Amino acid sequence: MNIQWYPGHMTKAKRAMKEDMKLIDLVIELVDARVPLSSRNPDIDDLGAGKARMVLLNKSDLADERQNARWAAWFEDKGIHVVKIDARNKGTLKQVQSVIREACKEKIERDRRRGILNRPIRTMVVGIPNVGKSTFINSFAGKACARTGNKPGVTKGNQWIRLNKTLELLDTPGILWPRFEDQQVGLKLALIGSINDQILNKDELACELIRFLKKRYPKVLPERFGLETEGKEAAFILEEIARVRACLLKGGDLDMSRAAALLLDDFRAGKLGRITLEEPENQKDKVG
Ligand SMILES: Nc1nc2c(ncn2[C@@H]2O[C@H](COP(=O)(O)OP(=O)(O)OP(=O)(O)O)[C@@H](O)[C@H]2O)c(=O)[nH]1
Ligand SMILES: [Mg+2]
Repeated sequence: MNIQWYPGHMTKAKRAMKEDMKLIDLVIELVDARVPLSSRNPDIDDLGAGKARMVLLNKSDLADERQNARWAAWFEDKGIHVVKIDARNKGTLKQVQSVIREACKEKIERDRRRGILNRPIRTMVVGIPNVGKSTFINSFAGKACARTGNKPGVTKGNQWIRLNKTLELLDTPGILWPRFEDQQVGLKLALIGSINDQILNKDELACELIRFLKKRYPKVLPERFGLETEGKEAAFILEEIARVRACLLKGGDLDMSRAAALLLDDFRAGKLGRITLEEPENQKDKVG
């Protein structure tokens, strides 16, 4: 399966972000805790060159808690400010404010030396599609200012949200990059829902997920669907899921596409449990 998704609106979005970057003190990059490396857009290094940076390990509620801790340590080791969050849950954002100030220490000090008082910190919230940027901004601001949705490509243009006198946040559309050199990256981003589902072969994607789960989380499918997976091919297991969940076509044949969609939805919603698709020491972990 060859996955590429780089629609025109992303080129446009990137241009607008480049323009607005001139106003920015700090780049807040959201990554998905289930794929903390594959969900980093390499273009953000260029876009944010010379700016203070920090990473939010979002959707940490959906990822393996042990791996979350290891990934947070991995970013810290690289000298990157990082906070593990669930953007829907304000309680997990407590630390963010202090880390923002820590990441902007130099700017705050520079302003102070120049006698500039109370100039707000301007941040740009960036990341791949559907990673939770707008949700984070709403929770952080304590009001629904930005539109959110459970599919990639909800935010269409840059939007400033003034949090208070000291902090302003710019919401941006999720952006990808023109080509995934490593197809594993495309596959992982498809699994977490950052690629437009309409261009994906869901049956194949579901089989890749089944292969990964069998290898790394062997109890998950037996527990969720009450079926034995040992020694069985992924396509056969998907058929079993269709049977167990009564995914049937009109004539009574199995509806494999419905079973695939159901399994992917379960994974994305965390119904299969907390699952991380890549680990720090095996950065090129294969799914499937
Ligand atoms: N479980 C969980 N769901 C989250 C979290 N953050 C966001 N979501 C959900 O993820 C979906 C996408 O959230 P958005 O905030 O619209 O994502 P975005 O990054 O702004 O997406 P685009 O604007 O399309 O680039 C929504 O259904 C959110 O409810 C989180 O930390 N945990
Ligand atoms: Mg958005």
